[in-house]
Amino acid sequence: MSDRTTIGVGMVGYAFMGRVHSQAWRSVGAFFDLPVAPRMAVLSGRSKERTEAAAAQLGWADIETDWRELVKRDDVQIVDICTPGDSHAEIAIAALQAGKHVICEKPLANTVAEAEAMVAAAAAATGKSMVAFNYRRVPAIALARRYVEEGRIGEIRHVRAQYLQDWIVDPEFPLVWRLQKDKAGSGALGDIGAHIVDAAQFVTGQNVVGVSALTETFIKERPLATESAGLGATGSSARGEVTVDDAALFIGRMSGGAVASFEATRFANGRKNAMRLEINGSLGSLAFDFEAMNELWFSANGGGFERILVTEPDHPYVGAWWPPGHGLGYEHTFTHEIKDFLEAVATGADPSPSFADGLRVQRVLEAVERSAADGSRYTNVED
Ligand code: SOE
Repeated sequence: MSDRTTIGVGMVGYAFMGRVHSQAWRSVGAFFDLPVAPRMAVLSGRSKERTEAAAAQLGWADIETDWRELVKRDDVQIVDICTPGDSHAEIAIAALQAGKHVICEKPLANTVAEAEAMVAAAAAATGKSMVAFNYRRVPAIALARRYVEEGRIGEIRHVRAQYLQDWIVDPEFPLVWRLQKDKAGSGALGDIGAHIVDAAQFVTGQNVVGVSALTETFIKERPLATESAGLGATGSSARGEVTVDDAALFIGRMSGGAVASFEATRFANGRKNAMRLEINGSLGSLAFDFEAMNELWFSANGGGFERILVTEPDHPYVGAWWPPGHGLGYEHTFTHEIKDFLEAVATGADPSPSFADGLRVQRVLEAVERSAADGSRYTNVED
């Protein structure tokens, strides 16, 4: 820490995730009473011109064109990794070895081996580390976990998790990095399936211990991407091979005895960001859909579902924001994770989800791929 009240942040990458993380760094101190104030010190990207423009727009004081320079800087104590998965391990390990705290976008890495190396680096480091599964910080999802912990739905029997999007349903949508195995590790599986695995484990307190899976790639070739921004892109006339899954479906067993089904696809026409969770217990059920993210549905004692509007001041994170009923959005989930991360860094607590939690999700993804390659055979998640 440069002094008692400020902590310097360096962020690598400025595309969709970089923009939403920047928004979180900018706003967190205005809404939460924090033990430290983040200073948006440096943004790193490969193109000088583009990185300068992004830094000016997003509020970063300085730039680097090589992340290796960023992790060496004395005015950086936290490194925020918002790049595609193929660089997570190298950047995170270098930053931890340089004594920095690290927050890294999900999935933690592209392979189990990379994730294991990151966990080892985190264990040897003085800095704190966290993987950015932001949906844990949706107030309704945090409230669902609270209900489970309070025993309000009893013993958990079923977990039903879906993440449905449709942004690549057009066969002419270009071959962006999220559709390339060497950059993204996997397709819908790692990009959005990882979120529902983490959310299901977080809410239930149970791990996925085995899976039976199938994956599919519907569109095998796409136009090469010329430009991309957010989830939009333009393509050229040349085409390239899609090397990841378009959809991943799996059933699984959870460590506490529940059975679970997971569905991750970017081909669900009409579903924009339908990250859904339904949990059925012996006493009641909980249901959530991100497309109505301020609502949690609760059924108790054999009754039908009732809507809880998760906008009350005593609901997780909500008290810092607006009066009841005014609601929060996607970006707030990132502000909440940055708030929790800063508090952990300032107090010396271990942030959650840790790199070890990220590795655990990575092992589930790997088991899904093994099962799918082996004709959906039931496959244990390795420890
Ligand atoms: C694209 O599918 C994407 O941007 C994911 O990469 C994010 O993790 C998710 O929050 C929204 O969708």
